[in-house]
Amino acid sequence: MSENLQRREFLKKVGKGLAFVTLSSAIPVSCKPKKQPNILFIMSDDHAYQAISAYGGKLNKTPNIDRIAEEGVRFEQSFVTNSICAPSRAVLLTGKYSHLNGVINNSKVFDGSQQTFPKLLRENGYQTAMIGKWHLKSQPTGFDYWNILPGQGHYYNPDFIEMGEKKRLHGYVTDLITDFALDWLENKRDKNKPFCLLLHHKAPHRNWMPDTKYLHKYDDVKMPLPETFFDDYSTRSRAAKEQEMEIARHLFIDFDLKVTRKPDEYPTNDWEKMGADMWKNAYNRMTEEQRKAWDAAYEPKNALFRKARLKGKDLAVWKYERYIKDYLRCIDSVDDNVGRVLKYLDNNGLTENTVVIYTSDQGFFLGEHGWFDKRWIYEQSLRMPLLVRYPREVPSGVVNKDDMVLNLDFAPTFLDYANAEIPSDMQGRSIRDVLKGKTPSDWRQAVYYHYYEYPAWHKVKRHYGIRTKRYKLVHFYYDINAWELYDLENDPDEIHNVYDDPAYQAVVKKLKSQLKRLQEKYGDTNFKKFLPANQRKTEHLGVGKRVLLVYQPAKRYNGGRISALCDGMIYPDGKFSDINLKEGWLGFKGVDLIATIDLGKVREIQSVRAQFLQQIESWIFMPTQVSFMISLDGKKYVPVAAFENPLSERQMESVCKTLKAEGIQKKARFIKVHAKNRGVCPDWHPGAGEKAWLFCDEIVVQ
Ligand code: SGN
Ligand code: CA
Repeated sequence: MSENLQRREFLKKVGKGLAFVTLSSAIPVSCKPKKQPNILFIMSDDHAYQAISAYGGKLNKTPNIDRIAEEGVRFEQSFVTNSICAPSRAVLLTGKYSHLNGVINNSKVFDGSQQTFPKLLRENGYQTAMIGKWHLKSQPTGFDYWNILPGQGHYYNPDFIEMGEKKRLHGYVTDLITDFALDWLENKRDKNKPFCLLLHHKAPHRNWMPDTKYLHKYDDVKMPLPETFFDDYSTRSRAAKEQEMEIARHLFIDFDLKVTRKPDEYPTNDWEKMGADMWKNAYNRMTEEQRKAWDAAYEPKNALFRKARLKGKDLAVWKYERYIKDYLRCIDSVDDNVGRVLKYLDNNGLTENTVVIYTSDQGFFLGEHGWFDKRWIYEQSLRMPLLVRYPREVPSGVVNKDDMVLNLDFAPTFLDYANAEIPSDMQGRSIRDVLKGKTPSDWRQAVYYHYYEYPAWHKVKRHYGIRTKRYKLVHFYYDINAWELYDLENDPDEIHNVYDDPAYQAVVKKLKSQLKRLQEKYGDTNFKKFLPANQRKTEHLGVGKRVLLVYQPAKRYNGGRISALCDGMIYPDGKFSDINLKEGWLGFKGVDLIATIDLGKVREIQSVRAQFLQQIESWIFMPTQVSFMISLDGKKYVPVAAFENPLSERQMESVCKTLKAEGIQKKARFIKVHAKNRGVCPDWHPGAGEKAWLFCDEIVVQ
């Protein structure tokens, strides 16, 4: 930092001196205040470096994106500090880690009143604009102009919110975002000021819907399968085995893979129903003409697929091919549109004096370890593509293989280019000198990472870790306590977790203390603060024990695992986010809950209690009757308590009700809970006659 400070001090002095000199030609050229460059920051969503030809990827060609690399610097060691969308964007704006900017996961709302680099650039004479995917929930602040997609946005005929006003547009999202950007550059900005434009593409985010013109691209190409596609996670912790982001198992057949169903094939299972509804929604946004082109491309391919009746590995490979081709087709549009913007700069004499950045909000798995999505500290997710061109100052055609740079560095870098002061509470560091090829000798040698979004979609457990040039040490926590270590030199694919290998114990020790120092340096030491507030942890005999169910819970609310019934997590108040509902409760649609917990051996039992939810507007009713039974051998059961529904029929309140059998004082190995579902919604209810839901979370045995 010292070098930057010196330079800023110097510039300040030069600036002051200028006030007294009227004839600028009197100043020696080298002392002239540097012109503030324009900044064009292009960030796509989920664009993996593996799918950029400048990165040596064999999958596709991205000539326009590659041009930035040819005329500038390409980083091989650029990383994200929390590999998920909204958190990455908040880090970009603030130059601070998630625990300080507040956006630890995708469900948080960005506090737009805090310090951000666009605000500071404006104070320093810039015109600023934000166009495209925003995803931070609150309204953008610090921009002269903004035009954003609500939420994730849509590929076809998307809505945009332009300075607070929502409109539906006709066209393809990647083209439209670029149209708005070019329109702002040409017609809307104040051309007397330097500009900073954040151009954020939605593509190639899930569900990967290509533009009609690319629907046939790659049709005859066989895509190379990543070597680790069939990773069995055998050396890893439980975290890798419990995720839900496998191409083979977790993609929706329709929404993601575009295999449509006949109307009479509408799925019966709730999870698949969700996919089908999402697909219907996306498909219905298309115009008649767009749909025609779409169907003409997919239907013949889908017919072949149906006929082939693939199974097992063949089916997994087919899914990979469908996934990767759609993903790459979306990137073709991104690349074309990057070309349009670069051409605009060329045609308007802006190329020399504009810093152009191409990056993605994080990395992405393209089948490595069998996965799609991101989130993990593993390489394909952690590494983001980063290309920077600035002809005035940055050499061309450089590959920076060594310097570890972070998305945390963007804010200070842009302020540095603007000759503005870099606030001391920003945690990144300007990469301006790194780009010049003059990396400061005290540049970082290790990167700190922290991911929080769990329990949630895709089920990647909370973890933090350190990546040095050679090693990666990770700690998974919350409902797991596991460490992993990878030696990237010997194992670049991260297949062999060597945390327990005696040969690596000295490395582990060193990395742990290095990791602790980084956490202290960045002030990330109080993790408890970010654990879900409305979950209490209970110690009881059933934690981690086997649960047997007579009826399986409905897929939509099964928390992914029956063990949610005795994982020690209690959801006590009436306020549930969707995530908690999915994770903490088991939902039974129209059927009873009959659960047996096997304690493994005979124990002394004092009490058994079970918790049920009532949320009538969501068709969730208390059980009409609950009984508790215990058994020594799992054959002969003795009743210990029974309850009738403790709430009046029309009590509309949302409650969590605990029913408890106390003072048992008996020995038992098996505990059985039978909660009767009322079957169908009552007459007075809007869902009269339809299946009613029964929700249960923890069955506590003490
Ligand atoms: C959606 C996607 C997920 C993805 C998240 C976060 N599912 O929920 O696959 O991980 O966004 O992505 S989808 O079926 O709705 O497409 S992020 O880029 O916003 O972080
Ligand atoms: Ca993303």
